[in-house]
Amino acid sequence: MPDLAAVSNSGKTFDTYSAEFTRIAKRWSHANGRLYSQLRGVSVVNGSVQDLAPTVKAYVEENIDLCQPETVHICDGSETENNSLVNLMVQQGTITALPKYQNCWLARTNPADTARVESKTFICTENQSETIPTPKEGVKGALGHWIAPTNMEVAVKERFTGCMRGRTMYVIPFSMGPVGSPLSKIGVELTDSAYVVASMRIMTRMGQAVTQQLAKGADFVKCLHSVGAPANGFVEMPSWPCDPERTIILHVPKNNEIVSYGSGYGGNSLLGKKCFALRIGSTIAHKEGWLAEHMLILGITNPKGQKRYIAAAFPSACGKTNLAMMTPSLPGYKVECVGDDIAWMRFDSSGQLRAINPENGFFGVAPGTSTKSNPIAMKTIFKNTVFTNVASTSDGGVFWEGMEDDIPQGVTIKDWKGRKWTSESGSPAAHPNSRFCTPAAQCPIIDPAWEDPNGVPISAILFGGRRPAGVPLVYEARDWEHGVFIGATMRSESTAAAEHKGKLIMHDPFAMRPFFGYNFCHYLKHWLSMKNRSERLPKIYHVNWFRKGANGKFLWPGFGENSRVLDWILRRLDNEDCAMETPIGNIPKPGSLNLTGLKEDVNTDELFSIPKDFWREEVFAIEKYFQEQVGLELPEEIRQQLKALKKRVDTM
Ligand code: SAT
Ligand code: MN
Repeated sequence: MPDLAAVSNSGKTFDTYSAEFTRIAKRWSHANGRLYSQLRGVSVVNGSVQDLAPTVKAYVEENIDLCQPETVHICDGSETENNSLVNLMVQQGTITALPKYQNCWLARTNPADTARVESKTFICTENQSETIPTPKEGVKGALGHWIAPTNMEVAVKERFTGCMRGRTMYVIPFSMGPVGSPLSKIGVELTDSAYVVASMRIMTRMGQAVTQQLAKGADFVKCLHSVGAPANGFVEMPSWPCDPERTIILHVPKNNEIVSYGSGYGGNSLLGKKCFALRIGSTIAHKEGWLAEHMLILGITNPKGQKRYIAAAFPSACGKTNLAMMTPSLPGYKVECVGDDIAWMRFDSSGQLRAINPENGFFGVAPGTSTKSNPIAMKTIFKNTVFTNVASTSDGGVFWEGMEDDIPQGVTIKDWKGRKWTSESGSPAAHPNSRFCTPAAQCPIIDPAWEDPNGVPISAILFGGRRPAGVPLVYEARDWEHGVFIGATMRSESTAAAEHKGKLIMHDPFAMRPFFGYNFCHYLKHWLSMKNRSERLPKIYHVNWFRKGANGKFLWPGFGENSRVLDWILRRLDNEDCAMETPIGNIPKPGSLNLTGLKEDVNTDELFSIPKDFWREEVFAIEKYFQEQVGLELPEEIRQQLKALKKRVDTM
C-alpha cells in the first residue's frame, strides 16, 4: 500500500496534495495489475499498454519517470489518430491548412529552429578515438563531435528532468525499411511533439504493424526526443516550442540509443532519418558488415529496355531529390525512384550489392523545385504533405523561390515568417532550407521494386557535390580503392541544410561528414574491406553538375540533361570503349558524351578541362585535410592513392 501519511505530512496545499494523491492512487492501481490505461501512474490516452513488448514498456516507463509527462499516447499510425493530431496542431497554431491542395499543411517554425545543428550533435563512446580521428594539435576536429558518457549523463539529466510536464509523451514504434524485411530495423521514438508524430508517419512505417514486430521480440533503437519547452514555463513561440540555446543531439552506438533535445526541426527531431538511419545505422552496418549511406537510389532503363540501379551520395541540398526523380531528356530513357536520401546496402550471397531505401517519404528542399526543375516532385507533393517554412499564397497554396512560373497572377504571398512578401521585400519568401515532407508512394515514378524486402541490385555508385571550379562533369574511378579515395576526398560548397554561413568549399567525405556514427578512419577501412566481399563490385564515379565557366555561368544545364551523363555511365558498365584516362580518373572520350538534341551550346572543353594549377591546389587541400583531421590512422591504401594522384598531377 502506498505511504499516504508521507504525503499528508509534507505541508502542501490541498491542490498539490490531491494531485499527488491521484498520482499515488494511479500507481497503486497499476501495481495491482488491473488497470492497463496507465503507466507509472500516468494516463495512457491512446493505445494499449498490453500491446507493448516488455522491453518497450520498460523504455517508456524509464522515460516517463525522467520526463514526467501528463499523459502518454501510444501511436497506432491510423488515419483517425493522424486527423486528431492535425486538429490539435491547428488549434495550437503549429500548422495551418493549405486548402488549395488535398490534406496539405504548413508549419512555421521558430526562426531560431530551421536546420540541423551540426555543432550540437555528438556521438557518445568510452574513448574519443571510437568516434573521431585525433585531429592535429591545435586543430578543431571537423569529422564529428565526441562526448564522454559522464558528460552525456549530466546533459540529459539537466535537460530532460520534467521536460514534458503538463504535456503528452507520444510513443512512436517505427520501422526503417519495409516492415519485416531482413534489411529493415526498428525504432521507438518518444517525443512531446505532435508535428514529429505526423512527420514520422510520412517518413517511416509507423504504428500497429511495428508494435506487432516488437511484440515478437524484435530489437529496437531507442529514440528519445523533446522539443524542450523550458522549465520556467516561458515559451517564446507557443506554436513552435523549442530551446535553441540548449539544443543537443546525442547518440550512443553501444546502446543503440539516440537522445535529442531542444529542436523540432527535420533531422534534429525526426530521429529515424539522420540519427538512426545514418549515425546509429552506420555503426550497426560496421558491426554487421554492410553500408548505411547518405545516398539516393534510382532505377534507370535504357532505350534497349535494360534496367540498372544507381546509388549516389551528394551532401544535403545538392540535388539528390532532383536526380532521384529525374525526367531524362535523352529519348528512350526512363528513371524510376527508389529513394532520395538514404541507402542501406549489403552484398548478397552471390556478391551482388543490394540496397533498400529505409525511408517511407521524402523530406525534400522546397526552394528551386518547379515544373521545370523537378516536374515529378511537383506531381508528388500536393497531397498529404506537411510543408515547413515555405511561403504561403492568398489562394491557400504554397510558394518558394524558383516556383515563380507556377503562381497565378494576382495572388499575394506571405513569407515563411507569416509577413506580407513581394519580390521587392529584399529577403527570401521561403526559408532556403524549407522542406516538403511527402509520402514516397505518391511519387508517380516510384520504382516497382522500391519496397522489395531484398533490395535492388546496385551497378554503380556516384559521388558528387557543388564544385564551381576545376572539377569536370564526370569522371570514373580507376578501381575500387580509387573510388573509395574519391569518396573520401569529396568537397562541396556549403548549403542551408545546416548552420554553416557563406559559400565555403567544405570537405564532406562520402557526403557523410555530419553523419558518421564512428571514426572516419574505421569507416574508410570498412569501405576498403568491401573489396573482399565480391568479385562484382559496382563501378564508382564522381559527378559535378555545378561547374561554372569563366563568365560565372553554369557550364552544364543539369536536371534532365544529366541523363546524358548517366547514359555514358551505363555504356561504361557495358564496357563500351568511350573513356580516356586522365590524372584524376577516366573522362568521356571527345564526342562520346551524347549531346544530340541538347538545346544549349555546351563548352565541353571547359566542362572537362582538368587545370593543373587547380588540381595541385586540390591535392594540397586534401593532404592538409588528412594531416589535420585524420592523422596517422589514415588507411595506407588511401595514403597511397593520394601519393599516386599527386604524382600524376605533377607530371601532367
Ligand atoms: O537532416 S535533414 O533531414 O534536416 C535534411 C538534410 O540535411 O538532408
Ligand atoms: Mn540528406
